[in-house]
Amino acid sequence: MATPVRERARIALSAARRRTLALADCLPDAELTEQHSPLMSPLVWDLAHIANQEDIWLIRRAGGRPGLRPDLDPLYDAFRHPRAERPGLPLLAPDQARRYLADVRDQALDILAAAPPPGHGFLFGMVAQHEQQHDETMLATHQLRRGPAVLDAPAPPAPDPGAPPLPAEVLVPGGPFTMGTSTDPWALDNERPAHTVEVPDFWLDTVPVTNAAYRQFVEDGGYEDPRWWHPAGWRHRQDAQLTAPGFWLRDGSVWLRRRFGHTEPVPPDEPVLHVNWYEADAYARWAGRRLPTEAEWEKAARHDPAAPAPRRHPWGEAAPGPAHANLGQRHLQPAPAGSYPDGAAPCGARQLLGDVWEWTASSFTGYPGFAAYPYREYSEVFFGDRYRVLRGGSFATDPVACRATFRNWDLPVRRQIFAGFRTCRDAPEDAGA
Ligand code: AVJ
Ligand code: FE
Repeated sequence: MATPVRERARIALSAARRRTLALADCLPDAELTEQHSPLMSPLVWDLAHIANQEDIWLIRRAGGRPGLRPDLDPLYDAFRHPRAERPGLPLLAPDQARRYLADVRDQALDILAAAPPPGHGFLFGMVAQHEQQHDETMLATHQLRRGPAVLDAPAPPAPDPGAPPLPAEVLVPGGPFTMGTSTDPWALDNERPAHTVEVPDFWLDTVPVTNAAYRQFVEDGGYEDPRWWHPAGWRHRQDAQLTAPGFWLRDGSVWLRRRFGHTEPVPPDEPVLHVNWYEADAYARWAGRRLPTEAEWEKAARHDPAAPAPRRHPWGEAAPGPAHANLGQRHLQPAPAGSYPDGAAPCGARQLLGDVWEWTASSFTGYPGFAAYPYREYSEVFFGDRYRVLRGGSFATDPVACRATFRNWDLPVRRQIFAGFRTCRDAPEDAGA
């Protein structure tokens, strides 16, 4: 009984470590210690922070051991030092950070093999997810970095050209829905507990908003018209001089984008990427639509009218595979909109998991009955109206940190994350009668 839990944790930890090292080993030490953007840590901070969290939660908490470097806790406490200040700290050098990672991992695997789960199984899953989350952050740092490409991956497969065209939107039927989970063993505190919400009928975009559609908003003067913008968004769009999604460059009548060191034409069929919440909100208003709430998004992704309980993934309970979704940094870009028929939700929406994180209309708050676990700083300190929720994961998100209940959050001005969106509208009141 306990063996599969242990084995699953061991596999997840090893997969995370392979990715962490791949993201670091492709750069010379000087590029690990330099700061590529004030929004991000030097990559060497992420390395030692990953090790330090594992030291805290697996060696000390789960293992009951003294820990390898408790003296480093303050240096790698994300709350003590904002990202912009991290390059000035006396950080471990790259070889020391790699050593710390390896030494902590040796002890963590001993502890895992010797005793901990079931009771501490969650902590091992949490630490594997934590490392994968930082791997996504490290990939965002790679995207901000200047210089020749050091990462490469095959493009996602093109959708079947013979497939019938998809409807622009799908109806999500109204009625009660069970949001969140009380039983998923790897769910983080903010996904808990399960609770019932009433979600009326609404129409949701079948696929995320594409570059081609977003370009129409840009070329229609969307960035010059305050009518479409939230007042704070309009101020930010002026202060930051936003005119198009992040990493887009106009070359005459052609739009190019920078992507991991390559400059290439913006692919019209891909979901738009690197837009902030204000841009997503403005586009939706321009289109006569709105962003879905978090409850609407989750219902579209999990609700099966034919089943008593919601699904873990849009396609069902099966673990995410390459036919379901573009996850796990297999590809370093979103797949064209309309890909992954095998990953469709019961309502018919596609690509809810993977490709791009999707901004929702909702602020990040605790569900009724929320209890912080294992520490308040994972989620609770972010609750309130400052952060907006993103759902679904991106091409950069590992399957271990992606399920239909998973909640991500960021400030509405941020666009270095791998975020896009889809829109929706209320169903007219007489619809479906
Ligand atoms: C859930 C992605 C918002 O990166 O701030 C990493 C994840 N928490 N270390 C973040 C996280 C602690 C978190 N996000
Ligand atoms: Fe962290």
